[in-house]
Amino acid sequence: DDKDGTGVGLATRTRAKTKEPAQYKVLMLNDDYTPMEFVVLCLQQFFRLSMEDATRVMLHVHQRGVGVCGTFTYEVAETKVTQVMDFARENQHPLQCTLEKA
Ligand code: TYC
Repeated sequence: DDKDGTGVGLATRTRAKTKEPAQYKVLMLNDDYTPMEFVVLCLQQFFRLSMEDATRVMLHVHQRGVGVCGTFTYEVAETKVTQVMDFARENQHPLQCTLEKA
């Protein structure tokens, strides 16, 4: 602004400076071939889930077709998808993982 008429002023802020970063869900997809234990291992390793929570998420995906592994910023979500997909490919499993805006 320029209240004192000097022609020099600071820009007026019209909204709060900080905004929460958008959140993305990482989704695990069911298939007929990936072993249940491998899915549980992925959920424990890459999403830091306990054996109990990993088993719960895996069974949900197995029964419903899709499930949420966790919610993260875009960069973190993308990294986790890549880690799961790389690990699945290395072990020749067709496991699919994707992200979706929360
Ligand atoms: N449906 C698989 C089986 O019966 C297990 C499985 C669960 C696969 C979850 C993928 O995301 C998945 N072996």
